[in-house]
Amino acid sequence: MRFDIFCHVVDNYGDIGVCWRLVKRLAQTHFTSSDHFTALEKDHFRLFCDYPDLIEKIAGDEGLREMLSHGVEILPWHSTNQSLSDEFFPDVVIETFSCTLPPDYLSKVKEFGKPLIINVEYLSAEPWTISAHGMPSPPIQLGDALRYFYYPGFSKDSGGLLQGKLPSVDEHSTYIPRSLDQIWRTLRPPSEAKKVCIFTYGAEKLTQLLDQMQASNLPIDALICGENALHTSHAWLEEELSQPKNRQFLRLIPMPFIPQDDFDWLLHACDMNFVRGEDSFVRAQWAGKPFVWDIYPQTDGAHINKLNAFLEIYLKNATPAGKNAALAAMQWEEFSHWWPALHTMTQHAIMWRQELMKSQMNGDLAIRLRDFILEKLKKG
Ligand code: TRH
Repeated sequence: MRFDIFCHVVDNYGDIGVCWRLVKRLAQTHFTSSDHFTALEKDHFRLFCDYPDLIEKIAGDEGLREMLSHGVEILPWHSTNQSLSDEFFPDVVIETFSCTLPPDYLSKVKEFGKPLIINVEYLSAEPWTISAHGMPSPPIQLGDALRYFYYPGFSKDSGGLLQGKLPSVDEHSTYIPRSLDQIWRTLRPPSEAKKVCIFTYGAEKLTQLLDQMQASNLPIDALICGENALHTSHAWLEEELSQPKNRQFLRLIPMPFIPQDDFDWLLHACDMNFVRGEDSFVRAQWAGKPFVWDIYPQTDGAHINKLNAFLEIYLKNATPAGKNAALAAMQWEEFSHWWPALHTMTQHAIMWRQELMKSQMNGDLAIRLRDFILEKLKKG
């Protein structure tokens, strides 16, 4: 089966992060073994992106090589108009985050048939996404292909979450990703300090958190990820260095940008994670560790509803102690108010991961998307 997948980078890494993970999972999810297509045909995925170099950054050399061997091809966005021919036109076109497909591509693709067009939207726990999931949007012109809205989600009747093989990290594991090998050896052992990954949008919330962590005099190795958080923590350190204090407790470790699979491992290896956007937010949940979601701020305040809708399902079955601590952390309250309940928060995070595993029993997003596609293509 042939797929054209479109990724437009709005800002940050999430658009590409989600798209790359989606392509990886689809490439691992066999389509042509179904009776609908000749078993000899190999699946082929063309990922069109306006910043293809970002894919190499996210994928890493190994990740890229592996995917290219799975029939994945990465193409610059502007190459779409010469990408269609009798030899290659797509059975399925996947638009991500309503990125709007190139008009000349859309008009040309009609010459070769009527591909199934699916718009994979942003993840949300808001109830309205369930009723919108899987619905077609009316064709703009007569003869246009139908375009379906596909909503990722947390429940069985949603589009699901991207899962795939999860890193296994515990006190007996010896594996450390190559990109982290050097840094990991400089960190204090688990018996001496907690490890906290901080991948947030930085600014005042992060400055305050670092002040509070420092004031707690607790031994924490804070791994600072992403330009925003690095910028804020550099400024914070400048301030700190101007007031010589005993800094043996809180250590800030600036992190390089590492391949996505290694970043997944990092979230599993830390005791707590501050994450953001969409993809790292989901991976922190699969890691089964306490986390704070620095949700992507939207000017119309829509992110508040999105956050509250998630907290509603995340804390539904929490113990009162777990709920209080997790809520205090998620609302960036005083660090010393909730950090002492880290163990309780960890128990809740493990329980939540089990609930997620159960809700994804009928397949993760890639499996559900495959079934959705095969069902729509069968109907013709
Ligand atoms: O980078 P983000 O803030 O992206 C956001 C979200 O996608 C949001 O939905 C969107 O509206 C906005 O961009 C425009 O956060 P996110 O979603 O966690 O994506 C980060 C990706 O980068 C994720 O796949 C993890 C990956 N990553 C690495 O691979 N290596 C790294 O070193 C780091 C720090 C991140």
